[in-house]
Amino acid sequence: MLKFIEQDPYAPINYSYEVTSVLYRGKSDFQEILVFENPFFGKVLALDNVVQITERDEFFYHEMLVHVAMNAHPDPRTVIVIGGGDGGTVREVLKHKSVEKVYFIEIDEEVINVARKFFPSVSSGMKDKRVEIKCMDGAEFVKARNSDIDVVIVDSTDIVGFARSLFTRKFFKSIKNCLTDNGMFVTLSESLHFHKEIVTEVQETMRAVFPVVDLYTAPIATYGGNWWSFSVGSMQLDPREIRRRKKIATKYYCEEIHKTAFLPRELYKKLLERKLPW
Ligand code: AG3
Repeated sequence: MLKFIEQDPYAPINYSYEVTSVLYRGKSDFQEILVFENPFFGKVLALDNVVQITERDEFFYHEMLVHVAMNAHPDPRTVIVIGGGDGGTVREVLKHKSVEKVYFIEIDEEVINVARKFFPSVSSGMKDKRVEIKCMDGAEFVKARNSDIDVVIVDSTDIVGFARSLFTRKFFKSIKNCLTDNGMFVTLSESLHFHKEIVTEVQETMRAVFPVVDLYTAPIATYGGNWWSFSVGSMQLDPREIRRRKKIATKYYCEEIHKTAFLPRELYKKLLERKLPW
């Protein structure tokens, strides 16, 4: 039986997946791209041997990355998605009817092509006319914009290699500069089980830039550590509050999850003080 053994850059364990067939293997200018079929998860996309999405569970991550900030914002019209070349994040953003424009900034065009071909249910939103795709560095794109964006969402690979530039204070500052007064920013920040130092670092860097910063989590079966965290920065509004109650079709995210996903304040304080007891 053919196996794919994931090379997670930070986790102390490695997942191994049964491979029924390899559908695509290639190398872009930025990374190795692999698509294979697994009997339980369906099609799986791995970049540099790290699993990014599986057909079976991608919605947990995409819904949680997108809907918390989108629903905490009173009226999100203009959104930037950086990364997320498979299109799952863009698909979720488009579920919000208030959205008029999505700038979809992905550095690696090959990931977009592979997603279009092998993951039609994930990449479906890419052809929506509200979406403008630009294959370029997200940091360059945000640098050139000024105070006209409602929500910025970063859906990157793990915080290694070229993705590191999306977690610097400099980058966060450019994001802040392109947000409106009610603006929200959200990014992944790894797992609270395995990478709590990274979570704390991302939080600290964000807290040096954004007036309001918070942290919420979601259970992701296929990312090492599973108890996955998302860091949200806001210009003034509390992201824990839901400001729009328009029903959108989701499988996991709902109002109650929005409220309970945030880290209890006691644990959050310990995280920042680097005193979490695990
Ligand atoms: N972006 C986050 C992937 C993190 C994977 N990490 C891991 N398996 N250790 C996913 C892109 C989905 N649009």
